[in-house]
Amino acid sequence: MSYEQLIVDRDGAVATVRLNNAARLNALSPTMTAELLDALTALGGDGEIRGIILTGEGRGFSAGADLSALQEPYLKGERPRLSFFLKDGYNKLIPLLAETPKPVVAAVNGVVAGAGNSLALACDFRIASDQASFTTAFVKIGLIPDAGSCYLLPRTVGMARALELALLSDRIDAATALSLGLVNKVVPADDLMQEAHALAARLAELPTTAIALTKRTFNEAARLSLAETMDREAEVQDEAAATDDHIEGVIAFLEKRPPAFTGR
Ligand code: LHQ
Repeated sequence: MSYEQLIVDRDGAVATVRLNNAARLNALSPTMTAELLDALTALGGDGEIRGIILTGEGRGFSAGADLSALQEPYLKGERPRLSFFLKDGYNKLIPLLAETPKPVVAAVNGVVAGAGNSLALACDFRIASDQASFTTAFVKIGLIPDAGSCYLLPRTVGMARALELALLSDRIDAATALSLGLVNKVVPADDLMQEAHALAARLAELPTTAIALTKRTFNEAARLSLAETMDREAEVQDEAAATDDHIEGVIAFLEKRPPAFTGR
């Protein structure tokens, strides 16, 4: 896969997707958004890939929407309809990332702002470098959180913290992000990619279909009652039980040996 603003590497069952516009802290341009859609669609359907890492080149993870293209029209007095831009870009990308059937680890290497937070929050795990910082940023340019942040942020840190982060938009460091539950772990910058790779490789050895079904059912449960969720669990469990990995897991347990999952 060859892209203008992304670098995609494969190492066995783990793929690393690197946002590649370091001069703008990996701000999300329409090109980068379209390339992410393409790469994640391909990796999600690639039977050889069982774990994905998302990270950024340089000192930024992602500074959110690339604002540079707005200067000229705004100075001319144009008033934008951002909904077209959102529906065509983030509104496809963020659900695709959140619901991709592979486990995704965000290796948060640096600055995160605006829709960059949404990108990180749509991943299943967030490991942050001790150099990372986070700001919601939207309010500072007179916008509401978008790219799924109104959904993802309160669900990750709770309503009170989400409102504080969204309305005040303070820039918080990695230790504060950890204390809020915004990230799972903070590691020294030099260890970030090794830690992220170890986690993705560990996930890649697990039953990949059960991971995909867990993600899907958690997402569905957010819209359902307890009783409805339990009905879905029962139905989805039939899909999980139909996998080779379910049989292998049970037999390996009973034979007192480590399981060898294949992702099938
Ligand atoms: C950037 C950006 C950027 C372009 C840094 N774009 N160049 C928005 C509008 C449209 C459609 C609907 O959706 C959205 C969703 C959103 O994501 S809204 C939020 C957009 N993001 C922001 O408002 C964040 C803007 N950036 C910042 O506040 C700061 O750059 C942060 C706090 C992220 C980092 O600050 P510093 O570490 O001090 O870095 P810096 O400001 O010096 O930035 C480095 C370079 O990156 C600089 O370029 P330069 O040529 O001067 O070196 C910035 O202009 C550029 N850059 N963010 N979003």
